[in-house]
Amino acid sequence: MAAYRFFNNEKVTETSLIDSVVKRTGKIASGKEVLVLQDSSEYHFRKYEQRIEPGTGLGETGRYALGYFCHPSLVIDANNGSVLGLSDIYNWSRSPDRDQRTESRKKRPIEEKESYKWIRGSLKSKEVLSSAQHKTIIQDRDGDIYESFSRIPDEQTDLLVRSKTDRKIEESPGWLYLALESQNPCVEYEFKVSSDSKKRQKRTAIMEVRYTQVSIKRPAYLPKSYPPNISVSVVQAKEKSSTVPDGEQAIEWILISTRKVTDFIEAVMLVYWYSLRWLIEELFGLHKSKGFDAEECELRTGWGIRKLGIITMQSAMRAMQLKQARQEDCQLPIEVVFTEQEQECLEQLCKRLEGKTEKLKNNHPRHLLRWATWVIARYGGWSGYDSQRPAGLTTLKQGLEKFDMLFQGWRLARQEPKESKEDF
Ligand SMILES: [Mn+2]
Repeated sequence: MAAYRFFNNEKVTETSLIDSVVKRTGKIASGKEVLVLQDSSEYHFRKYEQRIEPGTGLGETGRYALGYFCHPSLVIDANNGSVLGLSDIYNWSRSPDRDQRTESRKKRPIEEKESYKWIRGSLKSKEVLSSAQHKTIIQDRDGDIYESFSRIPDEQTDLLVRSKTDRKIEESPGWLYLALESQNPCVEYEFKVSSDSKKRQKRTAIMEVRYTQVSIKRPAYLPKSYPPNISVSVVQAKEKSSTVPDGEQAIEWILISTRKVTDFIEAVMLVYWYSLRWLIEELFGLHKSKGFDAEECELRTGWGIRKLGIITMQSAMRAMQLKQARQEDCQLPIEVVFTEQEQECLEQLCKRLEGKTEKLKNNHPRHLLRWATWVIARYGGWSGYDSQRPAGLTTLKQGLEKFDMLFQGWRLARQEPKESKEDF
């Protein structure tokens, strides 16, 4: 009941909830080179339409269902791919009187378009991550927007997006893709195409990398207040025709970045960084999966549903972090996920979960996240033997949920005031 009241309470605003989620991320990312992965996803609640009060934060979505959109920014350590936290979550719904005419929508300033989400999320992330050493914001094709190249980058911030369409450039031959095609490949690498991909045959693709530096021109529809051109790097990773199976198209990525590329190592690094974008897809997948069930919700208002979505997204991310920490070489410190009080509670729990034999001891260093992963996994039902299959996301999720409950009780028993997430 308390939870229901919490989420339906108008005073607990979405903004304050998001602020509490992102605050820790800023501290954890301090001094680090980070990647900020951004993407959008739709959440649907059509089957609960009878129960949800109309006009409470839900609207039509792309698939003509009732729901809302979520555009999170997931922060990753650029040096090892570890998930550090969220630097923004932006939820919105479409109002019923939204302009349906695509043409008139197109001519509006970016701030009035839905695609402003890319810039909005980037500006917010820059603010939250102001003490990071450097950040590269990574977006898919939908983020290939001239306004973004002009508004987002600064001394500490670069943009890396997948190219959506060809662009005019200052240099001859005048077009971005032509300029790229005229470059010699600088390096080749092998890329394993897995068999679970529906559209593609399993194979080892040989990828050729080309890069160049160009100045993209301001599109004609933009006002003169935007710079006439912007200097960017372009990197192409394209499968050699010799490994493309009959009837398939070559695998190809064209990436645009404000980060300078001067050799093949920097070119390949951008391709690798872009490939880490799957982590945000994994977050959405997990958030909607059985267990986190972001689209199964018994609340009566859209606002409540959206707020609960923020909390469950944070939990899904924590499960991902614990899963990453299973790796023996993961050096991520425990405070990335757990506060000092939570660590104390984990310590007591650990003693209870360890067995009498050496094989059933938590042998990971106490200050690392993988020590906590052992405890949470074991609490979630994992055997505890390192020789056994490692705990999966479902087990970690169950362990986290049980731990959250236990921690509430533990804190009550010690009669301590409500812990502030700020002090770690
Ligand atoms: Mn997308």
